[in-house]
Amino acid sequence: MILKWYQSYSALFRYTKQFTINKKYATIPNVSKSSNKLELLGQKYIIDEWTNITPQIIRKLGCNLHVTKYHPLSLVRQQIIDYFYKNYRNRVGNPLFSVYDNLNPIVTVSQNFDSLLVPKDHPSRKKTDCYYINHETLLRAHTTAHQAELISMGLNNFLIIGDVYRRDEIDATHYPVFHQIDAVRICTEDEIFKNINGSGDLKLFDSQRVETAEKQGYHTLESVKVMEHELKSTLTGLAKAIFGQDVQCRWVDQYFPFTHPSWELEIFHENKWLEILGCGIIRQNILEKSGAGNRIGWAFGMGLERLAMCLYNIPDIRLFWSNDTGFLSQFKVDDANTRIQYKPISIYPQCINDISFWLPNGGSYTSNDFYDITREIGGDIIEQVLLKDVFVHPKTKRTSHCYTIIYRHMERTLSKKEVGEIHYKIEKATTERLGVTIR
Ligand code: FA5
Ligand code: MG
Repeated sequence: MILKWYQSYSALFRYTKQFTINKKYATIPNVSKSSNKLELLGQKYIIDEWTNITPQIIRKLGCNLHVTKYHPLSLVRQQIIDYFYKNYRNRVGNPLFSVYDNLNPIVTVSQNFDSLLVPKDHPSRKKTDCYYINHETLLRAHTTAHQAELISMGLNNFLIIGDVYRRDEIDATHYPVFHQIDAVRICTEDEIFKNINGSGDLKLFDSQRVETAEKQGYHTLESVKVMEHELKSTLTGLAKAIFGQDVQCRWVDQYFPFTHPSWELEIFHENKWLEILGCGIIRQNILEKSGAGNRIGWAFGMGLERLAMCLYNIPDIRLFWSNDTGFLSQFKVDDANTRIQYKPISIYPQCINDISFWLPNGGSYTSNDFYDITREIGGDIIEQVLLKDVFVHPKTKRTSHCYTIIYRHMERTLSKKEVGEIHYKIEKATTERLGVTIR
């Protein structure tokens, strides 16, 4: 069981197809590998024999898909935050959990491993499994890397969301960069027993100090059971909030160095059980070292891509990195809880052409007439038509429209020539039938 957390994968870099990154949102990092320094996200790092970060991975830094407006990962993030805001409120009715979604993904070995009691020889630390910048700095392999420092800052209830990096296999459900959300909740003795009648005798800590499969030596069984119940009902409640009341869930025992006991939650999706998160009761040593030794806590860590893939029926994890408007436009909703079923886009490239024209005087023109003409002439190779710009001439008061027409065939790559011919036919028909003047 122990090796299950972060198995060591040897199948590295099996890039089957390179998807373009979302350049629009990316702050391209400055890679000056001159001398022995590497500049990442505005900070210089000395490289050494541990450095194994690659240009492809460096390009993903700063993309921040999880906070990119209308991105499916951002929609999932918002739904999880909404759930926590709704279900956990403080004394005066404000959200109890604070949210950290822009912590630097470049962390120390101490943050990613030592602070979480990961043994020095644990396979998850290996160069073959992580992207190291140098022997003491790496791209975080999980958002749990920030847990201890946030507890040390005095926080008791928080969510951490961000990009994580692992040298993992590459297939439809694995990608070397993905996104996680971690949650931590730590409580005092009074807090955990306050809703239990006659709980005067219930204690948080056990003087016997015997660790069993059900609890750490520090804790009483009753305190662990209260926390376990809260953790599990919070998470099954979250699964229901996201996937609907009928979702089937099951708990599987697991091992993590930083929690005990530990579990994974699986949901039944498309005829198989899929692991969506790992969780458990935080190791008391971590709380003690972080100045919260009088509390007991639970934590979980979950992958956003897995949730989004199930929720929206997205078949391939690489699609999250696509800047294809045929993909992104399907998630353009202002309410994150909108039900969306992703419709596959063609794997063949788009061909994009603009068209601009002056509208006829008299107001007879409507965009829908134009859309009909494009559809009629272009058929199914018209993927999208977007009204890009409306301009009113300051002197003549004439109005012009500029549209972007996105062409794509579902079964083959279109040639520029054939798209050009169709585009010309659309221009001609629009002029003749709608009385517009091409600009
Ligand atoms: C962890 O990363 C632990 N830090 C989770 C945790 C936090 C446990 C706090 C206890 C307390 P794991 O490696 O299993 O565990 O990853 C957690 C989740 O991230 C998985 O359940 C899955 O949803 C997602 N995940 C893991 N690897 C990948 C990957 N290569 N691609 C996409 N999603 C992944
Ligand atoms: Mg796991």
